[in-house]
Amino acid sequence: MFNPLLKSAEESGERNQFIFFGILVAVILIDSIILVIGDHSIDINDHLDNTDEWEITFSNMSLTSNSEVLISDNNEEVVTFEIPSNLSDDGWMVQEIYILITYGETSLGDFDCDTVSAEFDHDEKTGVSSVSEQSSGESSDCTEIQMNKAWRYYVDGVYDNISKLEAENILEMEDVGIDVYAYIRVNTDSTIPNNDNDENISVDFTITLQKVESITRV
Ligand SMILES: [Ca+2]
Ligand SMILES: [Ca+2]
Ligand SMILES: [Ca+2]
Repeated sequence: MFNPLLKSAEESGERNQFIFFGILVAVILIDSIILVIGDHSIDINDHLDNTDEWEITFSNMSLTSNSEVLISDNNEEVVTFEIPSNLSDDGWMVQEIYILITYGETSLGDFDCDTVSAEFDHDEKTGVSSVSEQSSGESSDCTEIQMNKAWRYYVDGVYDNISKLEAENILEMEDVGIDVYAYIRVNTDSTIPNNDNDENISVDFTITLQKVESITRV
């Protein structure tokens, strides 16, 4: 016998089944998408974390300054070079500090060049060891004084067995944003008594900076 209530219950059951399978398919689809995204992120991490070979290129830049200082007999002056800290935003680091000190004899008729002694130091941020250093010098015959401190110089090429993060941070040198201090002392020498009380000293700073320009997986 025909029972409308029974038919209605059957239809309702089919509809519920349809909704259930619909939700099931949607859940499976979402799971698949998550799995794909998950696999992809693992793949990206592989590139970042695993050691590999990277071709790295570098850029160089020089900062220079010249100062003329008049230093009296038995006195010392400090000449400071401030390396701007905002250069670190672009990844620049200090590869070399070079200081050239030159002078002549400004006392008229005096044939004995004064004795000039110099040394330098600088603030430290990274404290990385230098590869060469000449931190003081002296001259008593008007020859120039050269002082320097250099860290490893990086050349373009393939660097292997490093991660991408290590490639990005490969430069091991001093950070920018430090001050360099040159201490210069004068002791006058003279062929004419009481004729020479000072000397004019020229101080040239050349600061070489390096940064990572590009990193390419090879
Ligand atoms: Ca001398
Ligand atoms: Ca002199
Ligand atoms: Ca002099």
